[in-house]
Amino acid sequence: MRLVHFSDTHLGFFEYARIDPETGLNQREQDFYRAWWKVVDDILSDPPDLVIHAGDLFHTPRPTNRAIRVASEGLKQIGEAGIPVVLISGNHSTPRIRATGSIFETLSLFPNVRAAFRGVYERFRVGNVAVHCVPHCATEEDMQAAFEAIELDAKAELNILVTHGSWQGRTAYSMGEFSEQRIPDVEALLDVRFDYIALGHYHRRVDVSDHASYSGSTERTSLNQRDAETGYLRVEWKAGELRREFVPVPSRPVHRVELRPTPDAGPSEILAALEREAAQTPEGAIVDLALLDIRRETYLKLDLREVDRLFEKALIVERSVQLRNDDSEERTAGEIGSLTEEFERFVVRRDMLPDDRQRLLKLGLEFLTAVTEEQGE
Ligand SMILES: [Mn+2]
Repeated sequence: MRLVHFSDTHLGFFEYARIDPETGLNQREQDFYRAWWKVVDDILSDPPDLVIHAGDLFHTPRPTNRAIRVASEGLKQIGEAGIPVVLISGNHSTPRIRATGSIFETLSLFPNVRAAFRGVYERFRVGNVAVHCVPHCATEEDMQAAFEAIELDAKAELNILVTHGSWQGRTAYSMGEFSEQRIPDVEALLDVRFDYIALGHYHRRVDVSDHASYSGSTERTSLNQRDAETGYLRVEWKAGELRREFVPVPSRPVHRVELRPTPDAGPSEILAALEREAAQTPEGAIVDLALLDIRRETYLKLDLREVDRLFEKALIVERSVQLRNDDSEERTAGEIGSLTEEFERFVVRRDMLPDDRQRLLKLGLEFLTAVTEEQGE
């Protein structure tokens, strides 16, 4: 018995205004489709006995026609190849209002495709395998009820649980999302033992026990996952023994650059250091640039368009800034990335007398603060 366990494909995810010149699609949206097709192609070229998707097939509960099309085409091909597929819905793909219906209802029309998405326990028998599904549920109580409803199939060769959430509520397997569910210690709760537990939700491949695993996601939805490998699991039983093999799926590289300039370094020194970093950046990478301990004055003088130009091989530069807190210079109001920052940046780079600059800054920031507060009311 061989199975492919994958999860968190987040079809329809997109970010950044970057278009693939060939397809005209958002580049990141395309990345997620490419990862999906890699798994589908692998499944077709080395067919397992069963495919399990443990949730977050789509990024949103109301996916676009394009995302639906990509998912349908892949599932159709797998199903038509005679490979059974079991899907569950995760927190990203479950509509909050049941009346809107679910795309999973449509997907389960394909031959060999079964889906659990109704927020209750469902069991599917696939050959000799009983697949117990607890998808994302509307409430904590519904979820508890779903787990309590599980009944192992004594006649099945294998009993497999598929569910989506943070394993035993541990923060280590949390995605920090408001809607996430905490999976109870279901084996203790029911006094049973599954042959395998296929988990979805956490975007890193982790074996949480000798027979329970997160497969991880196939692409990264956040910079926090920059060091996470993307891929899926091939699980098989050989002479009754469970074996798990992680198969990597290529994803867009995330390149972390941390720069901590010395207190007397000016904008030109910082740009020179960034130029050296830019030379090491992989083509098409998302650059996760952290400017640490930088003086506010220096940061405001830094030409950000020049920074982007240095990293022109990258897809995008995502900046985060941590200002020095022992700064003796007079601090001005305003947050990095805000309108006030834009204003300060403008004034600091103008050629004018220091006294005039201070007066202009003070007045301008007072006005901006007043206007922003008014809008907030
Ligand atoms: Mn997810």
